[in-house]
Amino acid sequence: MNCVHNKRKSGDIIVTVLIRILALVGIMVSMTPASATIVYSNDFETNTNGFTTTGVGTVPAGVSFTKWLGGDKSLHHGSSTSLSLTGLSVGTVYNVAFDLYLGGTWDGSGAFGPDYFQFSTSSAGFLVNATFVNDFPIGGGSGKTQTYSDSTPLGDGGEFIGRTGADVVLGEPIYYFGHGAGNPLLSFTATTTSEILHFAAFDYQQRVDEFFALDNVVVSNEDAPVPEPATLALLSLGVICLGFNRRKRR
Ligand SMILES: [Ca+2]
Ligand SMILES: [Ca+2]
Ligand SMILES: [Ca+2]
Repeated sequence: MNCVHNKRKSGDIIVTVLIRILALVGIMVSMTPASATIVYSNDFETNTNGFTTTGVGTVPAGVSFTKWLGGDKSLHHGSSTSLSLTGLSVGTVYNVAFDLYLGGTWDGSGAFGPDYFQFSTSSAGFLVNATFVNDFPIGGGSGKTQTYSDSTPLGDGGEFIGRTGADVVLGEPIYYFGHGAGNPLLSFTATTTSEILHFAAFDYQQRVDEFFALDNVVVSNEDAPVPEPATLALLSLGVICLGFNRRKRR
């Protein structure tokens, strides 16, 4: 008896799990964006088209033999670079991805600071407005803190240890905004057909001490998710099965 009961019980569990997976797959597939169109992309290997500054350089030295905008230390205290976008569709959401390299001894919120990196767009305002630390030893040993974390790019969530949210490449912090899982994707909704993206540093010290550089700047628009008929059918089946399963268990 027990054996039959157990078999039925495990059978029920398997059916329940399968139904839930089916429903989950239906929901996940239905939420996949229909398509994304890249409206701007630059790795700064051959040009700085669209930007107001042209200085490039390879950083971090010996780690990644790739050119970065500002890698020649041309972007530092009080300086900035802007990207002009044209031909945008009003009301469309655009995603901005870029890699941010922080060179030198950024000091965060305290002494010899505050050291800010700021990213804003003409319609959305600040999307990143936070202090950053690049100190030693890595892991907060210096006691310096920053207001940036992946969940608080506007620097409004308290203080965090140095390099929070960064990938540390041979001791140098690189922030992969919108590139790779877990990194915040920044976006704006176009209110006109043109937009200015503004990247700036406001730090206490000079270029010999602190600078920043950008790479892999990609702007894309994400069309509204449109569930395909087959997906809708799958989703409906999942919901129906869920309902049936719930009723059966009552
Ligand atoms: Ca590059
Ligand atoms: Ca410093
Ligand atoms: Ca500083």
